[in-house]
Amino acid sequence: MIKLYAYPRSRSTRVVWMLEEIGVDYEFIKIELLQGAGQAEAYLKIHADGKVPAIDDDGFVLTESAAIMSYLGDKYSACNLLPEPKTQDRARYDEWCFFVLTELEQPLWTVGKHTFVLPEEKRVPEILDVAHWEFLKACNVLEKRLQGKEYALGDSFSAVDILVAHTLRWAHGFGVPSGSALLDAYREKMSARPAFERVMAKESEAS
Ligand SMILES: N[C@@H](CCC(=O)N[C@@H](CS)C(=O)NCC(=O)O)C(=O)O
Repeated sequence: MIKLYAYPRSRSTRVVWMLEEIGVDYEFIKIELLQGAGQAEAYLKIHADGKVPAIDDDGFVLTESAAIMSYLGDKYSACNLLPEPKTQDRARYDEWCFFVLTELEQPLWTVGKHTFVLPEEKRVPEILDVAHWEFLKACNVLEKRLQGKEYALGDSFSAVDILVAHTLRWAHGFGVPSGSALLDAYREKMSARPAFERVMAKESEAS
């Protein structure tokens, strides 16, 4: 059974969502990040930086949320959450993933880090204005990319929707506005999926 090293309402939520959409059995192993469990010697052998998520699939250990999602999507390809490798559709999927991770998530994470994640003495409040501005700029691009579409890749739900919707949910949770009614409606629509209700239940159980 796949072991997932996770912490509720973190980037591991993306992987929980992916696993719930796929419908495969997995073991949710909570790493008590706030108690320093990420830095325990045993866990550092799984994730060299002591972060979540990580998976162990029968001895194959993988980190990085988006890489894990791609791995699972390819492994359970019958679920159609990822386009076939070596196709233009797959290149489009990659384009979306890189956009989310480098353009959308990055300024949002800067807000998170300099508001509540970093130790207080490392926070630079002056960076918040520009980070909010960069996030809104990325949301503006995202809005254009989603315009007239039901899902990111077109007609059917995919792993990209998990990545985008999770990032927008994070922003909402951080109190960072998207500035877009379309994005807010998309986030709520994705969050209404039955698999996401199971994600919430799984994480509440682990909290
Ligand atoms: N790029 C990584 C980031 C992983 C990451 O930063 N995880 C956070 C939780 S969202 C974490 O484990 N932080 C604990 C720490 O920094 O010690 C991914 O997407 O998996």
